[in-house]
Amino acid sequence: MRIGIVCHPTFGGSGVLATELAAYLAQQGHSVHVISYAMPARLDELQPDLYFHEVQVQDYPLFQYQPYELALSSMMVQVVQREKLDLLHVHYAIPHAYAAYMARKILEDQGVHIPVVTTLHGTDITLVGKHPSYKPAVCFSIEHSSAVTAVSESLRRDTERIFSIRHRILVIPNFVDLNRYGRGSSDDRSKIAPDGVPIMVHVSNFRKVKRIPDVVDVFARVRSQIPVRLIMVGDGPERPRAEEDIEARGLHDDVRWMGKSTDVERILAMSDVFLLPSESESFGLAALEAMASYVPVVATNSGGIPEVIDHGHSGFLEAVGDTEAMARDVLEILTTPGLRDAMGQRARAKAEQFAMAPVGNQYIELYQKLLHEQAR
Ligand code: GMT
Repeated sequence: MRIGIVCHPTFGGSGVLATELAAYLAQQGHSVHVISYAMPARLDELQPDLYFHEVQVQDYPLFQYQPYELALSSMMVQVVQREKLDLLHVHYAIPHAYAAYMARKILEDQGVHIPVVTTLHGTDITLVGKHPSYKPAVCFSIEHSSAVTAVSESLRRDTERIFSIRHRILVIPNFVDLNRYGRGSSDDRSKIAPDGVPIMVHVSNFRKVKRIPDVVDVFARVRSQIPVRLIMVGDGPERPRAEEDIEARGLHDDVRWMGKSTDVERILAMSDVFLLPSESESFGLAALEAMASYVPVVATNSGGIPEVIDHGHSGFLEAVGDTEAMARDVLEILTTPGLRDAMGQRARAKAEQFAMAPVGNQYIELYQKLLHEQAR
């Protein structure tokens, strides 16, 4: 098949998943064309059958806001025509599903009929998508996609509730490339914790929904009981406040800031506990990557997280904001003999249920079904 994948190029989970799916499809012999406004962080452009098309927006002094959707729709039309694509798969509804609808209509006008798959990732529904500024357009473009998938049962339910959608939403969970994740060398670990103390880690885009103050609070509580380090990976609006908070609490020397690291695998491979105290999380791809690295996760029991982490088995789940309980869980993992390793093993076993090939093949089956229906 000849497939177009549209995504945000940033470090967020939707871009990561879309890029890894593109790589998997290309490995399976499909011709894959990724469309975005910048090269996605994890895309290997040298991989055979994998191509990147950059959307460029023409600026003009009249515009207060650059018309990105227009440029994106035009690019989709051009790539479909030039590369003779069979299908478009857009990740994150905003603005991709809407731009794809327009591209499809333009192509139809030229006698070209192409299915569009929309994958919903979370905040495109639960946070941004439900805002009155976007809701009618998001709802319309979901309804008019050829197929809609959600990354968890929880997100499927939220979408049906928020948009009272008639379209059947298929759940295809996120996946992880298990070969990329594992335990690392003690060399790496000794660079961060030469004294051998345990390492806690948090990876996110540092937005409000991630509850970064709770990461700091859990760490401070654990730090008051045992020596421990914290690695903070990623960047975003909440980072400056967290840095101030850490400074004010006198924790500065025990925290390492890694920014938008491209070495997440190595960082997870040396970590002992992953923290994810989010307000809401449709899936928690970062937690799945930690689990694939044999790292137990302490998280909130919100959204789709319980579909990924089994409480008391591969990690612990607590109520949103309950930093006392989360700190207690981290301490239990780090101080009970053998528990960290046992939970880490179980976390890896759970992550194996989300292996790349079986999930990637669900997308391939969906594409084949849509193309078959269209040919009839
Ligand atoms: O807002 C974010 O956290 C980023 C967003 C994205 O663009 O990737 O993440 C969402 O999609 C991920 C990949 O499917 C999920 O693992 C995250 O849980 C989801 N984030 C939220 O629901 C908050």
